[in-house]
Amino acid sequence: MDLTKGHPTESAPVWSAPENRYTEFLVDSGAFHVLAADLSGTGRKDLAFTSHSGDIVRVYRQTAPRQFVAVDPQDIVGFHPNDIIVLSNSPKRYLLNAEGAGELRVAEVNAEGRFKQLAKYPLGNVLSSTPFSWPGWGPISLAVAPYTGTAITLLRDFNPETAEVKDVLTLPVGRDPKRVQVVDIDKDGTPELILPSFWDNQIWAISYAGPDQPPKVQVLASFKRGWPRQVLPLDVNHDGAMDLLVPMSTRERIAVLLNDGQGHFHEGESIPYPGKTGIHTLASGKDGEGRYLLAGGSGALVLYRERQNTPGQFETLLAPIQNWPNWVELVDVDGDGSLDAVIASQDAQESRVIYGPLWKAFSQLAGQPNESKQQESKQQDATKAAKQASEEEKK
Ligand SMILES: [Ca+2]
Ligand SMILES: [Ca+2]
Repeated sequence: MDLTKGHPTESAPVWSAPENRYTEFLVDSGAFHVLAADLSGTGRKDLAFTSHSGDIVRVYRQTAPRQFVAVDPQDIVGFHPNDIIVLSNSPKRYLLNAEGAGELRVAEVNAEGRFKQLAKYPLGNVLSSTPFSWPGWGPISLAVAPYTGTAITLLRDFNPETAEVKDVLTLPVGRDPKRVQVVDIDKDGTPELILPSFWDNQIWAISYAGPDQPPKVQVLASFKRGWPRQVLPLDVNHDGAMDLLVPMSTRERIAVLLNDGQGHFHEGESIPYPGKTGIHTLASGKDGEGRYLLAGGSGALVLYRERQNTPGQFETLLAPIQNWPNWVELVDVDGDGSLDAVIASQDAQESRVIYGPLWKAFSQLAGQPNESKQQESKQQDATKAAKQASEEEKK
């Protein structure tokens, strides 16, 4: 299997590898982000790729496991769009970070996979919005990261029907803050908002201080270099306290910040990245086979699997690709219980879903026979040798 050839075309925008091991999707001008969610209301996961340079969202509807129908590109997202997220579940509402239009757009999706705008909130320079809930702040508030800038915007009590808000807070957090994660780092039941700032290599926490108090902003950790685009919560050492993974975009490592259980962090042993410098995007996930990380870098997808006998340690497989992913997710797309790798690629022909079991799938893509195949071929070799021996005896 070879991931370095792009297969989907204008006339056939969905391309499936032999035995449906992975599916490729055409996204003109390359994909910036992908949302894997039941957009069309069938119970199956569909995909919505946004193209920042192509000014479109492209939906692929999953009509049967691993079978997708392409919906025509939609311009609902305006000029230079960024992430699309699920805003609320009943009724299902989506939030489009329409950077060029200077708006957050609330939308619904019909059974054909077409977005329809319902409301909008004017806000410039939006990259990504993360829903969170704090006591007295209403059911949904949003933490909005800028495409470039120096502040996170908190929209208190965001109404998912009308896009009205109760209050707006602008919090300075370093140089170029990126996407926000919601993590209860001190285990007091109220989550903190965690994010990296890119140019000054810092990890920040925004903490709830009371219904009408300004939130507390603090630096959790500083690095000398690395330019982190993301921070990802994972209890690396299995002690019940959420640790933080910080993939570095100019280093060959994922930094590990270990939590003392009260929200104080110290740097642990980092996780090496076996590809060419550095990491564009990282996802984590867990299924029946264990815990995984998926890193997307220049010319490589790297799958990490936690070693069963040494928790917190990972083994890796590297699948070569032509370009680089802007976003990856680990989600069970086909509904078979195994996580699948969802990739939004800078390359128009390299956005994909690679179906689990992931270790087996990546063994094939990395050109390494997986364990069971190895055993199988050893057995075949042994059988062949035995047969030859007995045939030679007959002669
Ligand atoms: Ca921990
Ligand atoms: Ca699956």
